Amino acid sequence: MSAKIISGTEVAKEIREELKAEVKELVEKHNVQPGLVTILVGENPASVSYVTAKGRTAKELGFNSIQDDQPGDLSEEDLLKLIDKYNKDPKIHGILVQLPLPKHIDENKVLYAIDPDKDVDGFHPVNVGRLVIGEAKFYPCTPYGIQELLIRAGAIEDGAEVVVVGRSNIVGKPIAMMLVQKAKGANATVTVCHTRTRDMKAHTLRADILIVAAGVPKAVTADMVKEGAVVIDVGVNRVGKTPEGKAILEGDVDFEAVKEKASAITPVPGGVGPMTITMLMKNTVRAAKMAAGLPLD
Ligand code: L34
Repeated sequence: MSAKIISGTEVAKEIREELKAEVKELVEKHNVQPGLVTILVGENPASVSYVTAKGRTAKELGFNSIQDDQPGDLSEEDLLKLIDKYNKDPKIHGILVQLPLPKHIDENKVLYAIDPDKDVDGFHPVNVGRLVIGEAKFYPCTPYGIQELLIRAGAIEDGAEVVVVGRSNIVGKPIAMMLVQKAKGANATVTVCHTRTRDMKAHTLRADILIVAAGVPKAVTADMVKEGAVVIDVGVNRVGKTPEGKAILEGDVDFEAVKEKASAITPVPGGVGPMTITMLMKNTVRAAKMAAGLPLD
């Protein structure tokens, strides 16, 4: 039997509708317009495409949306100054510095500079620490999107065996920390696999929910997946170009083969990617409400 396809595009659309209504109410009742600035340094084509989509979505939802594009040779000092400017700007509630940054800039130094209350990516150590102890203000957007997909698909129950492939700071580690929490939509038993894992397949075959963020096309093949598992593919690999010059995208999972074994699976494109962008919007609305002292849900 072929797996149910979990459409991130559709779930993201639903959430954006909810957010649009919420923004309208914030503006009309409280005179609060969520403000988001995205900072892009350089012209990495994938980053340009993601940041453009973020800016467009923010506008669609009625945000004050600023896309601050900077040249690839911007100094670390100037980037820190820019962040400081937005930290002090009361119209800006969320600051996002798109990663990766050029090599001459210390990524951690930059993430430390963002006001934790405006850190809608959830990457500042204060927010990472809060997440670990179950007191998160902002969940990192990709893990947040993954959890939301699992909840809305009815795919996660207490005690689920979750296996995460990948240990990055932006996906693997935070999703593991979120799903292990004593909380609704979590309470999982989580295993994190990585490049030094001895017997990857022994782990992945036990997964009720398999989350793959390896950054390697087809890293997970059908023989590694348990019959009936839910498979979340976080990879967005640019594997080539169409004759018209459009990027050809492929996930980290061998989709065609794995969908015959899984009970549900996310596609690439149209899976986790659109959710990442939408959860950024949700975090920005939250940041705006926090700044205005409004109650949070
Ligand atoms: N600071 N840097 C910061 N925050 C983030 O949350 C990100 N990330 C990752 C890279 N750097 C970041 C993103 O925004 C990855 N990422 C991201 C966002 C959106 C999409 C993919 C990755 C996405 O929309 N993917 C579409 C395809 C878009 C295309 O044509 O390239 C999809 O359907 O998967």
